[in-house]
Amino acid sequence: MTAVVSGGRAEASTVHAQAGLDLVDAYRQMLTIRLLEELILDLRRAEHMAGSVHVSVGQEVPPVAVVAALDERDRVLATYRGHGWALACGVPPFALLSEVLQRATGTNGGRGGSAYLSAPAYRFVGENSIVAAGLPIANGVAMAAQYTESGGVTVVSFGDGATNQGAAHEALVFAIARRLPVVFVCENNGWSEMTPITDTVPNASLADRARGYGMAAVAVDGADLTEVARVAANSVARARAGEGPTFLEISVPRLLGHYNADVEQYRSEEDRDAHRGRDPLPLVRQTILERELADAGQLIALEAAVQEVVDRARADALEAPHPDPATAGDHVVGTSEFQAAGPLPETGKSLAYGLAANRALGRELEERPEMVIFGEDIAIPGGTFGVTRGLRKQFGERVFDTPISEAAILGAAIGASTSGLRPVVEIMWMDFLYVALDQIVNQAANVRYLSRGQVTAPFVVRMQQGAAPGSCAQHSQSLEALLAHIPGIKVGLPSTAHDAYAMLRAAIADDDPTVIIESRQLYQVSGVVDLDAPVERVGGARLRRQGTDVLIVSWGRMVDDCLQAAEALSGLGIQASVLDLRWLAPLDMASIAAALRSAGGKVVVVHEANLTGGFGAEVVARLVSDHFDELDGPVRRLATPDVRIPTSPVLRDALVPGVDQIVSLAREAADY
Ligand SMILES: Cc1ncc(C[n+]2csc(CCOP(=O)(O)OP(=O)(O)O)c2C)c(N)n1
Repeated sequence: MTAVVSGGRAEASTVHAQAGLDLVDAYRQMLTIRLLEELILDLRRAEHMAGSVHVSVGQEVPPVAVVAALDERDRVLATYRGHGWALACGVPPFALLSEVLQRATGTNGGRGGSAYLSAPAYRFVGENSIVAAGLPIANGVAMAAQYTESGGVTVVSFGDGATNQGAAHEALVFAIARRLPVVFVCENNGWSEMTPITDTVPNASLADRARGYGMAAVAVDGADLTEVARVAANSVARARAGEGPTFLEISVPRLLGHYNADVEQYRSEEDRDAHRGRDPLPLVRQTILERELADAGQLIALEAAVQEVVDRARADALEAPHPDPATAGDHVVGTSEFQAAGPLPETGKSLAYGLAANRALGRELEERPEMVIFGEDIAIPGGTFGVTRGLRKQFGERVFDTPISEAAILGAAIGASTSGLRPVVEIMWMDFLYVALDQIVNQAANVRYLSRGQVTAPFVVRMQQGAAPGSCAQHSQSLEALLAHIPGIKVGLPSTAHDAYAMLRAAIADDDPTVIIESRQLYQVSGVVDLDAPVERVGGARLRRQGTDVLIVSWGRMVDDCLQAAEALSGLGIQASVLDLRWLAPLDMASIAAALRSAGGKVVVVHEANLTGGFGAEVVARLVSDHFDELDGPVRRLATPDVRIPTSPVLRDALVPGVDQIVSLAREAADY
């Protein structure tokens, strides 16, 4: 029984596709998935690989029936339980199995394993081991298809439990707002790991719930191959015709535990029996015989042929080599090659920092047709701080407003960037990144590494941070160290108007996910900007002042305070160097070391972020471990103490370091 519903009322789509499913071939595919999954469990039991495996035994219908509706323009994302989807997309059993066995010949050379494998050459964008994280990314893949008018449709599969995730909610909201060509396939096996879905969703109709978002939604029995194929074909056709996303709730039996070692002590025998009775394989076999699409002899021959394919994959995968340990560090980022920055330009245009960033965005939009900009209030309103003002007018729909959905914004940026676009997105306040950190840390940072450089995510996230008078503790933090800690992403903090322009252009040109952390306090501060400066590479510090007595290292907003402190120190007879790191990842250690030497080995590191675990700790650790002999005295750190940021300007000023503290610490260092 199928119900198509949209916007709360039952409604047939204007588009109907022919479901041309070949039942015999579908049975062959389902059997291949089943036998491979059973083999994977056997191999895990025999300890041929490490870690957990999540198999899809009983859930073979959705991948086979849905992928049958797709063509070469389309893309598929799945979860850790995604082997069936990969196989249905055409990934060869050997490539899949040797990845599950973590071998060099696997789809990801052993970097992804059972739960996180991908095969873009087969349209399989990949699995995801973070529940629901694939949904926002699928939106981005679909956004690229929509932007290029390729007609491509993106399918993302996930479990019933995933519908309780914030990322899933945001993704549905975002997909509807943008009318994206996505088919959301919820494989409802009744269990969210070890908890029945009815415990958390009392009405248990996930299609119903999706309908509440204004989404076209269909509930269908996953044991009914023909019916699933029919509704899938309709959903894909709707998406292709520009009618927007559909949510398919496909009820499937869960014939085994959540993962290989799950003995299901929490599950009743009645529930298991009920699920066993819905095993789709004998049902499809029976249908084929009843409809005389093949006779028993032909099916026995087909089954033997599938067994042979699986046996061959087993033998080959067990013989396959392990990855070369020497390659473990490859493909974290595209390149970390850079040069130290020269002096700031003396001629150019005088622009405020915020306007300089605006100019960079406008210039890049002009030069890169694949670039899009999106975020909260950034298009028609021009951004909370006016940085994107005027761009919507000039570039139309390439600059658009989104729902207040940070995870959906970042996920869309990832999916779109891996599919040929070059998005620049804005997170209004860096403090808000916390609600969507998964998309940066677990998703974006892994794209290149996992695919061994075959897929990259060239997008930029702009945000601003810092303690400004009157802002509360949730709008005042300096969190750069959090991101600089993550391999696979690049992080820069412009301290001048010229760098607000030049570093943003460098970030947009870079092929890795790059975060530009602007300073709210600098937006109105003007400086000379060379609008025609050649586009730099990401990375490279800038020596802002040369002295011989002490080196002050800083970045972002504090650089100005350090320069003022150096001026004051000069009046005291102490000549200080000031080095603006600009980029924390990649870190220009060579410039730090060179500046240290010319300042006689005395150094102070200054930042606005809290002391403990601040990036200053990293700079100090590297100086001590790699340049100990060049140091003259202890390395000193000046930072905001480990306190929350209060709103009162009086209290805030008692915590955030300023010029006077820099002067006194630099004096202490110089006099050592
Ligand atoms: C964000 C996140 N939270 C929790 C987990 C641990 N976890 C892995 S699978 C899973 C159950 C998900 O259930 P469901 O979405 O129904 O999919 P199924 O496993 O049944 O296919 C959980 C809680 C995770 N991987 N990611």
